[in-house]
Amino acid sequence: MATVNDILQRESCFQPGSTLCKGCMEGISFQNIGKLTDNGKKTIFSLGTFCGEVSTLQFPNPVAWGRGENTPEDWSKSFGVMHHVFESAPSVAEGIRDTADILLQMGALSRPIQVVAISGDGGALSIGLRTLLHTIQRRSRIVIFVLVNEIFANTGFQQSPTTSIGADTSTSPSSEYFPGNLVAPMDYLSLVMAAGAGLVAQVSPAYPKFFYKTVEKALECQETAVIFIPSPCITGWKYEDGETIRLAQLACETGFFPCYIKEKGDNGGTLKFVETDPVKRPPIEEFMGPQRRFQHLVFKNRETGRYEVRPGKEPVLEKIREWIQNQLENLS
Ligand SMILES: Cc1ncc(C[n+]2csc(CCOP(=O)(O)OP(=O)(O)O)c2C)c(N)n1
Ligand code: SF4
Repeated sequence: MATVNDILQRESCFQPGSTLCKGCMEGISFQNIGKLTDNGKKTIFSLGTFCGEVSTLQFPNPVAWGRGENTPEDWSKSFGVMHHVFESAPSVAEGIRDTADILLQMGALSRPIQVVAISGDGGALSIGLRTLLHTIQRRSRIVIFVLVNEIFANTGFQQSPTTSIGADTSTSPSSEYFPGNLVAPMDYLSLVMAAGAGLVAQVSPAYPKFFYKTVEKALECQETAVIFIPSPCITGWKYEDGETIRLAQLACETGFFPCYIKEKGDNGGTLKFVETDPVKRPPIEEFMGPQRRFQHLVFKNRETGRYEVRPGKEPVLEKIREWIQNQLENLS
């Protein structure tokens, strides 16, 4: 395996030139994924429709997937990007995998290629859940990334199957009369494990070493590897500029989105950078407070400078704490 320093030195196939919001975690993730796939093999990316696609492939405007003006020194080590319908990134990737394997057997391809599917949580876990689970069940040798920003961002910040309890979205509004999202998020890590994934992980660029090691393992996996990347969304979560990485760390440390890995055959998964003892974790208010999607639940006390629960909203926070504790105990 390459060292972190080696990986950092690599050029990424994702370059400046996108129209993603400043500080978007989807862009930060692509930069890092692009360095990891730049490992001497050709990569084909299968992108569904989501912010990470519509804001990076806007031909004839600048297209962020590429290496500037330079033509690759060796086309067989280069990469291709295929965009198609919203929900089908895994099944299109599966088709590419099978075609490439046949071409390799026939001698029409000189080297094996790696195939990577990327979609948002709406694309993968809502409308595309069927293609996700069936591609895993067929053990297709691809890596699937799901960028989890808890909403359908590209179409107006609607609630998705991963939206946190209490969050304000355009379809689960909060006001005097509406409580925000009432539904607990889908347990997607257990779901893809049950479907038969060879490797399941949740990683974040906020913890680069774990991110790099896990993605390298996934690229070597002989079955479907599924990697979730919690993706703070500055516009949908409504937080201040420059907070993306800190919020990604708090998302993990408070237990909303724990870093995690489980490979097939492991006796239970491994949680990373989060304590299972609730007393040792930062209060959930620290993660929720800086985001205006939770402002009906948590506020900043100007005297103490700390985030506190709004009077009468303690039951909602208790429900969130209970959900987090159950999630961590189930995963460990
Ligand atoms: C069949 C179909 N339904 C709806 C759409 C419209 N659409 C495009 S992107 C998108 C939302 C994507 O949400 P998500 O996958 O969570 O990614 P994000 O934009 O949050 O990154 C929707 C609903 C579509 N393109 N195709
Ligand atoms: S709306 Fe959110 S996910 Fe979309 S580009 Fe902006 S920050 Fe990224």
